[in-house]
Amino acid sequence: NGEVNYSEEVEYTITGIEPGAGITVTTEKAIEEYDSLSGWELEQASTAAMVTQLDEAIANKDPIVVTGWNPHWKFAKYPDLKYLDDPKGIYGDVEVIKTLARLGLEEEKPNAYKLIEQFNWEVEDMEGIMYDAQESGDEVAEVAKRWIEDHPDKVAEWTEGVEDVDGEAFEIVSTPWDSERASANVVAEALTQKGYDVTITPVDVAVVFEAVANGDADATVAAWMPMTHKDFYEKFEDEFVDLGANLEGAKIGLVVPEYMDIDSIEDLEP
Ligand code: PBE
Repeated sequence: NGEVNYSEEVEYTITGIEPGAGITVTTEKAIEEYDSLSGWELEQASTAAMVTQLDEAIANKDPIVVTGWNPHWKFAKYPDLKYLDDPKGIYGDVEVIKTLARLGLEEEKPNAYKLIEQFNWEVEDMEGIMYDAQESGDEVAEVAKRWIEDHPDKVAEWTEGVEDVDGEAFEIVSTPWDSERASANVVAEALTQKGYDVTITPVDVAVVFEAVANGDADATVAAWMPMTHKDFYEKFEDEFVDLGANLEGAKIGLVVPEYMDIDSIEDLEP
């Protein structure tokens, strides 16, 4: 594509995140499926390392291709980022974030089950918490508490018909990204107000599914579907209860700065 060969400039490397992420697995698939990505590598380290490299590239107007997703504060901080078109649909179109419960939870902890079943919010709500945590430097747990105080109508919807309990334990298993730290902490706070003694355990995606499937954890609100966590979901399907989407309008894909004059994954070169 013309005089600049971005692919060569980025050394045929996608700047990725943690090896255990759904988007990492999905990107490995994209590398297999797209001729334009033949011979490319997915560099895997951490979300923090990806953001640092993105930051540097943007400061220098260098090309960079990262694995990106929404909701994430990077789209607020760097408004000139774009998703590359994905004509093969490897990353899907829109994703939802689902709530999954362990088998037997409904019978054993009906009130908590009801609350997580009713838990539902918007992209802007989640981003509000991520942004507030980023800006204030406060712990997500603190920010989530503030959010709960400021959104009594939402909380009333989630807790409708939920009766108080007396210190019953509840374990939420979650992935470690800001998005899921936000949702897990908000749900934990709502449950705490109903008398639950809540623990949040952050683990790799594989362990999230495994823990809910084998009953080590009560629930997760962090399952990205239909594409991001597809392999994990299918591996344990029927071993958990799918309570449906708690957030709609999430997205994953390959993301580049606007100043890169390409639009599609197929504009990259092997
Ligand atoms: N993410 C954020 C995760 C889920 C939440 C898109 C980086 C992933 O598994 O890829």
